[in-house]
Amino acid sequence: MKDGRKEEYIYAGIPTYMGSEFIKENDIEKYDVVFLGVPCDYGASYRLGAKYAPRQLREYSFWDRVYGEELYDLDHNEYLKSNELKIADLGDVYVNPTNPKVNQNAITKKVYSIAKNSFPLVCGGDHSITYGSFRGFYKAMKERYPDYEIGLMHFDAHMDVEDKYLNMPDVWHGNVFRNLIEDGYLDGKNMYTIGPRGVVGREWFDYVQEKKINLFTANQIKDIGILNVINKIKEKNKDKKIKFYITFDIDCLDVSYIFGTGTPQCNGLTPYDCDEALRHLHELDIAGFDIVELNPKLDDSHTSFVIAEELLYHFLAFGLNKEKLK
Ligand SMILES: [Mn+2]
Repeated sequence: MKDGRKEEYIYAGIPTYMGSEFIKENDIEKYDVVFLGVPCDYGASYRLGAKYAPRQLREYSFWDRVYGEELYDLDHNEYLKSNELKIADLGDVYVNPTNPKVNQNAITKKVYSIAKNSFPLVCGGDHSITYGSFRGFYKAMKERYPDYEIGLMHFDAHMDVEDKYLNMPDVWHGNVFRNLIEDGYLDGKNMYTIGPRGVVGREWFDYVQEKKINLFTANQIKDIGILNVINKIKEKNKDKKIKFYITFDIDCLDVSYIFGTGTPQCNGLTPYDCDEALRHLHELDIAGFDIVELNPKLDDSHTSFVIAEELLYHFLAFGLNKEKLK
């Protein structure tokens, strides 16, 4: 590699996200994309460990750079050039593990400060962090683009619209989107949930219907193909002014690919499905992204992170439309 990559081996050096600069909030505006870790897992109802994900993802991102390099794509038989992005790493939210409300506010504040001037790339944490993150994104977008709607593309094995559960925090990883809808940050009609499967409580399905959330189940994706799903979303939004946030729950992938997640499910998406989806978003205005539910404690090989990072790299390098970042 002649540019972009510092003279360091993949396994050496201080692993900021993609080897980028570690910055403070004052410098956000100088960068196209700013990475933020949210190391918490108190919102997970089952197998804990997602709080270790941001550091692990940084380590496996270290070989990737997005600086406009000339490449050849063996998957699509074509020459291509990657985006040229200035990326920075803002570090992690200072998590308060015993006070979820304080924590959600801290997440909102950080993501707001990124989204005001740049593109937030957030790594959880369990899926509860998307409440604070999306709220910060929403606030920043409403200030920057008052006449735009705010949409959500949600990749997940689950619909995450349940209600309160036992003694879990008010916002836990099973009810994030119900909370965002009920609190007025999200309109179900602008939400696209991709990948759910299995048998669920009928009231959760009824809620999705009632709020008109656009649901594409894993079996539908197998039937019609992921690109047809993405095209349907593009078609529906082609005349709209709408800024999208992507929330990517790694458990949308089939458990046979991803061991490193707390609530896995079989019959899921393939890495190819996800890769194709994330690389074909150019017509959509994607302005923020989070990846959640990675858990290094459940995958000693860490291949879950290698796959996750490959997807993120392909999204940043080829899927993100840089022209729409302004
Ligand atoms: Mn989820």
